[in-house]
Amino acid sequence: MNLAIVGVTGMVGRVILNLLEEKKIFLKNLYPVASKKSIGKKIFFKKKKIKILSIEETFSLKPDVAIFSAGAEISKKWGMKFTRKGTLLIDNSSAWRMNKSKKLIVPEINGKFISKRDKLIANPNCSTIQLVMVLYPLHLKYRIKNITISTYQSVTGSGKKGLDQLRNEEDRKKTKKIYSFKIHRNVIPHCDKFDDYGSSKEELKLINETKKIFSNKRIGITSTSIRVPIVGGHSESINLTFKNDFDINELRQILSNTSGLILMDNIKKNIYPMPILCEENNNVFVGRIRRDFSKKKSLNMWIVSDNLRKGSATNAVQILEYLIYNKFI
Ligand code: 11C
Repeated sequence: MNLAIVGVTGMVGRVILNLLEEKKIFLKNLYPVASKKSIGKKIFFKKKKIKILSIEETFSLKPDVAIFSAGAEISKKWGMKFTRKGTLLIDNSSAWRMNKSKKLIVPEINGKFISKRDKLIANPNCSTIQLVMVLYPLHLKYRIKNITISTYQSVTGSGKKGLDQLRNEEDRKKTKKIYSFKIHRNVIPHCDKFDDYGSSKEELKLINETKKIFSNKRIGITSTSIRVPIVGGHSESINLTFKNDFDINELRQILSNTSGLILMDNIKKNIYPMPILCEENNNVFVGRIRRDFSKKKSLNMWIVSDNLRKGSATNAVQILEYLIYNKFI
């Protein structure tokens, strides 16, 4: 298989390279693609140096598969051109996620719906992936009626520019500002652009993408997305109301039996997920699970995952593995 990675020098692109090595995925050729300023430079992959290509050159090489991780504009401009030439595309951007003809895939949940006819598979937003990984097995058992989400999102969600702003501010250096305010020693209730009704795009992604992945438009979902001066993962405080009542021990058992989830929940020993514990791990971590006595059939929980791993690169590479395993490529 010839594989192109578009956006290879970005934070997610680099993790994709690491994962391809870690998982020993066999490639005939790797085409690393980045923006103009990186063309001709080299990346290290499997102890070899490989030259970075332009997207135009890569297009003419007709890769079998491409993972796009260079933002929605690039995906909109180039995605269909690649698929029309026969490249199977895994797209990490928001460009096609809500398009009715495109599947939005978290392999553990709806990978089975991928078919040979799919030419472009959308990878959900990072905060959505870690949410649905925990909620879906509970939804199957108890049927979710309402979800209230508050996120605490790592600066790495804004890519290297977000990380640079935080690091420069920590070191009291001059910095380019990607956020409207200082992020060091601050908490900013603003992730991505606001719409006319006051919600941010990030908040709407959590709502709309979750409904699409669950194939259920009736679940009531509300969300608030917050940027915090943290590296290593996104955290989410969740309140859930189910249609059916639950036994809290059985619910914990369901989560601990679900592949890709780690139950980290023992308050007596101060065991609960935190970004410093979850960084560079491919799993989603859940803890602080307790009944919400203010409402019937409700509970609270806390979810953390490395947004660069399961939130983006890991999920994309799992889609690739699924395609390989099913001989779709
Ligand atoms: C953030 N979740 O933390 C965003 C980053 O739609 O793929 C990923 C944006 C996306 O800011």
